Amino acid sequence: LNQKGCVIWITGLSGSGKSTVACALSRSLYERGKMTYILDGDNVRHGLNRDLTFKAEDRAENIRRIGEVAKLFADAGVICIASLISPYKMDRDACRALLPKGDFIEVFMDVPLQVCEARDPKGLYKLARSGKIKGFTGIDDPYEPPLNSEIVLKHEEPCASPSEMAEKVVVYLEEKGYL
Ligand code: GGZ
Repeated sequence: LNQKGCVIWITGLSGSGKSTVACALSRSLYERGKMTYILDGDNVRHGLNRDLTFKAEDRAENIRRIGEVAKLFADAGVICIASLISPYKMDRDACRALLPKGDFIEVFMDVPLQVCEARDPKGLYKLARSGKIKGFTGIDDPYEPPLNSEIVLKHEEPCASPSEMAEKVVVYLEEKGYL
């Protein structure tokens, strides 16, 4: 096995397409014979992190644990794709600091709130607007956009497909010698 592990950290609002891009990326890397593992905030919150809520300190702990697990995967030579809102810069940077320089690759899903809200795939924005969910990211809870992400996937008209977005990450990994 000659695979070098790393962490692809996908951050962005709910509905910005993090999970979809994570899946497309994982598939594309699989086709190249690379071992990947997806840590999705929404999924991990059903198991390892089921004790955590969405208040700031619990989000910080959610991100910290996922960062530590992602580091273990990277140590094992896996390309670990972490996909979670991770709204606070400080928490993302703490995860970055766990890894050797270059091995933490931040991908910002730069999709305007209006677009995420119009998609509303799970109807959560509607619930947040009507006050049935409190502290929803982008509505009544903050999202601090990254300023220095390695990769920015911008929402553009006409939309880039998830696999086109994933391809940008693949190109980056190639350039940096991870593939
Ligand atoms: C944000 C929430 C909330 C609140 C439930 N705020 O789009 P989804 O549904 O499938 O993904 C979101 C997920 C966010 O979990 P993360 O672990 O990624 O968040 S964080 O990194 O901030 O810890 C959303 C759903 O959970 N969800 N309540 N109040 N998203």
